Amino acid sequence: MRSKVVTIDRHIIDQERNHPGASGRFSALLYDIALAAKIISREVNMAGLIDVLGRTGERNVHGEQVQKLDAFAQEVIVKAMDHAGHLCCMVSEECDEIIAIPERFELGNYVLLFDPLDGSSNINVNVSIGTIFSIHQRVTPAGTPGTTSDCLQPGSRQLAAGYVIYGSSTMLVYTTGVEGGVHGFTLDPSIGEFLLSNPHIRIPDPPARVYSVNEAYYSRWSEPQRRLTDHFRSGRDEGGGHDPEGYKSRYIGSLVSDAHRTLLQGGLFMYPAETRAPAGKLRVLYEAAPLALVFEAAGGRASDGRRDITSIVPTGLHDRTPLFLGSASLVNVAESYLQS
Ligand code: P6P
Repeated sequence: MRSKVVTIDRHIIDQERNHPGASGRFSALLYDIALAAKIISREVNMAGLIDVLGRTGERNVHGEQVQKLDAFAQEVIVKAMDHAGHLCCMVSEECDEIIAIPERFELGNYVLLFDPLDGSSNINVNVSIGTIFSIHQRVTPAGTPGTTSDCLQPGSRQLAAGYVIYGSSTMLVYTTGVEGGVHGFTLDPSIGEFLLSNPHIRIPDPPARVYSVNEAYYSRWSEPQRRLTDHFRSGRDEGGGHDPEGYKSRYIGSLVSDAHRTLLQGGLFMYPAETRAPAGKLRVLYEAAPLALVFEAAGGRASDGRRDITSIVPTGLHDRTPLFLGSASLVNVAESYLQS
């Protein structure tokens, strides 16, 4: 038995004590995200039992077929977050435009940006999937509906970010930035509580020697990207050196799963640009930037191959970016090849 049992609610209150300026609203926002995660977890874990598998037939803004659980997760998060008076608007992968707060509810000072259920194409084969979230302070006057300018902010200005992974267990990992550290909570479904299971997560460096990329796209990558991957495949570097230990390859194809493994073990996750996705596939606001805040707070790095992900100021709600995420030493190696 752990020396003490800390729920996510207790942890958030304790964290708030460390930041006297933090208003209770911000903590309440995190409680509500944890509530939404519990509800989604219940449905995801029952997916094989009731008819929520398969496709609704609709397509989201990116032309991808929407799985029923996608739609459910989207609905749960919006309904859990829209009425408590914390938010001035929301952004979701599933919605082309910003999600306004209904007029009957009080407007708040925060913006929630989220991918309700990333990796949903893996639902039917029971591969872990996840929710990714990002919280910003609004930049437009209080009391008015949020606008895109409240949303199009660099990741460095996030107040908090994190993800929920629905796997063999449901875990919520969040950070309020480098000072606050990164903390993981595991859901105990028997009591419906997220319990602190991974306090102060730090990404291992030296890292596990693992690189993670979909090598099927090798022929569609830039020459530097191919040379970088060849380096990991062979253990040879361009100075003629040879690392006999070499690397292992691990690729799940579910961003939250690949990111979570990389955070806990170290290594390098890559989703590079390729000819069919010249700006990369993953989105800045609700995938790359929140994960970047988590990894930076855990001592890792996140880059688009040239600059920190958290320095990118997006011009559109659904802007995409290449993503190199992991142990700082390996992200640095990636940048050295890609800038050559
Ligand atoms: P690919 C899942 O569809 C997703 O958006 C991420 O979760 C994942 O990292 C990526 O796409 C996988 O893409 O092209 O390797 O199938």
